[in-house]
Amino acid sequence: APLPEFPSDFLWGVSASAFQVEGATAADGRGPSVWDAFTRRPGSIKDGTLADTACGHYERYREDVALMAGLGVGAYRFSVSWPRILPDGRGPVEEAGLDFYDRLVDELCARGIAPAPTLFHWDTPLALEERGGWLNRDTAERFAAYASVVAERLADRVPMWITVNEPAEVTLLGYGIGEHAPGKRLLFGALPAAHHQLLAHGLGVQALRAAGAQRIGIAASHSPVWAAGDGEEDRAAADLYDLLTNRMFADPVLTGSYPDEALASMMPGPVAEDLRTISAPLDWYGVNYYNPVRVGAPRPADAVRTEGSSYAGVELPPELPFALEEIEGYERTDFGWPVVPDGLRELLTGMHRRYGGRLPPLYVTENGCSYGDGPDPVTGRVADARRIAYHDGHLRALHRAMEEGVDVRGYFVWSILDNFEWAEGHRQRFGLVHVDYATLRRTPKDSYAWYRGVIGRGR
Ligand code: GCO
Repeated sequence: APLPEFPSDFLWGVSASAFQVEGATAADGRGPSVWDAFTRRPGSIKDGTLADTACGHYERYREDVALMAGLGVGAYRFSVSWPRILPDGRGPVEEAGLDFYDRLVDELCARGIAPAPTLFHWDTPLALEERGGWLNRDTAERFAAYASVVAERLADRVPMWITVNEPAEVTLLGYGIGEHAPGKRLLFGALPAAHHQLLAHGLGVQALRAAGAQRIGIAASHSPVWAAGDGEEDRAAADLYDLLTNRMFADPVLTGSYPDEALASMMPGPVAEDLRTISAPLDWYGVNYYNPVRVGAPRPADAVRTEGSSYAGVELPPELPFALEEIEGYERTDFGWPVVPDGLRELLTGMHRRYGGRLPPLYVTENGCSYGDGPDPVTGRVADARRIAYHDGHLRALHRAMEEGVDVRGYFVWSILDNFEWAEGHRQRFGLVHVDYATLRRTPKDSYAWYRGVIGRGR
């Protein structure tokens, strides 16, 4: 059956982030980021690659914007690299870094594509990490100062802003279990990183509004959490996991409180006052969705553990009071993540129920899948039918959520290009466009043509 109709003003977009696509990590005065350091730690990146070149988007951005124009997307969600703008994390501003985003924004505008910048997509300036990074409250203040600088330069042409991306992953993977930069394994000692990123979001909203920025939102990862069994222990473990990955981030932003008192008491600083900053009204809220997570009580160490969580197949340390379990009965992407389109409907309707009138209009700011399909050696075609099926299924689920009353205004595919997939390196490919990392040649996949068709229907 054909896809259901979406509203004519529904925003179709694609997403990417600076560190994952730009490369040129030493160009134009850019300072090092925490990810430049982390990728150089032996064993941190599964395929051993660095992101010094990534997709070469820094030089090839015109070609990439042309690919977006060919798709017909209404918006490009990219991120601004903080260490390009503030190489040392505090002053002085690197004008050459700002100039790049100025050119990118102009190029997008010239092609009729709305620039939708994210200010923090994980590449903390290394100089700030050396002072404690997100464990240090000052990083939130530095972020606000940086947000002002960027908005003063770009707000005249940017119709849609994103403060921070997936603070849950930075907290839990970066500071909790050390699978991502900065590679700290603090377990519950990571909680201050959550609070300070939330504070950065709130202070960032203030800074953006003061600089005249319009339509400000956040991009947060959320997953439905399924209890592995009906028993009390499994349900308690699933509830805790839901608290730590979903509600700990959405509640402060949307309701002005932490979901539970014990959690609030573990956060640093004047928490009540901070929560007023964190919960400043937003114009919209962005949800990144990939798959549900199945969680149970910790099992004995020799019991079967899983891949396939929203945490990229990462095994959680046995000290944690929950364990990730396989989700059986669904297809899997090449990353091993289960393909559960209805999880998107479940998630969005669940948020609608939980937050009610406090929930601003939603955008799906990321949704996508890793499949390794490459160009056919003879025809050059990249036949990625499984990616088409993934997005088709998720768009149907999204439409059902809208029919059930959830106000969703747009959908961004992760990602326009195959790119540097964090701890996986280059071996997971999420793009609508294939990238040959030896030549940086771009080849639109079948899914690119399919998405162009989806976008074009309403016109
Ligand atoms: C994010 C995501 C992306 C990933 C994507 C696939 O932070 O928004 O982690 O950067 O590439 O989610 O894992």
